[in-house]
Amino acid sequence: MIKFTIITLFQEAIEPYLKASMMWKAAEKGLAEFNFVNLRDFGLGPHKSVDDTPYGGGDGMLLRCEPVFNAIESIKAVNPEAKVILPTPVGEIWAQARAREFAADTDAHYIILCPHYEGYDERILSIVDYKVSLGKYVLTGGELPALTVIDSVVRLIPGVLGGEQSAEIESFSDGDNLEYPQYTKPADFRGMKVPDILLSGNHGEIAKWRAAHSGKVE
Ligand code: 6GU
Repeated sequence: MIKFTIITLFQEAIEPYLKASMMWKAAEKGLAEFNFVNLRDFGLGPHKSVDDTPYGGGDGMLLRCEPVFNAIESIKAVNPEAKVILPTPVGEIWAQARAREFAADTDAHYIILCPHYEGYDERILSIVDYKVSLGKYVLTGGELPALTVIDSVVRLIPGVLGGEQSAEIESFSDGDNLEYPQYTKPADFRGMKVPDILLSGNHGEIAKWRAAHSGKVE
């Protein structure tokens, strides 16, 4: 079973997604487990502060080292092998190859540290195993990237998607096969017709057509 521990100040922003659809089913089936750690519980002083102003000046607040190190160490005390993932716009672009690698390690434990505010103290990187970015734009925090990483990994765990080897054949499954165009009933919707070949019953020709109309990721 693959475990995810999400360190965040905004559990309520993440939790509904994990309680729905395939993520919920994966947890129900015991194939994945999702846990939360509230970074605030490791905050400093009476206000449980987790951030402070940057040395050298400048706008914004940065996540401090102490709450983050203490939160991660509390999780690693139980599982020293757990890997730490940090969502950051300057990370490695998240890709299917990495999702496959994560999903293949069936008893892995991934700690996802969701940054917030304007950034984090650089020394936090000393306890990070993977810096992950979703792409060339900036989000307010690590919650959406955390969900993206989790979803893309969990759907690849054998047994999560329906009976039909779905993850195998679906879009992005092996990193470079994009889905071919698909249609369901009706065969003619407002004059937009399903390609004849798909109605032909000729499975050899259908397979060829699909191969010819599949995209490539990279
Ligand atoms: Cl992982 N974090 C933030 N804050 N912004 C992003 C991102 C991550 N990936 C793309 N933009």
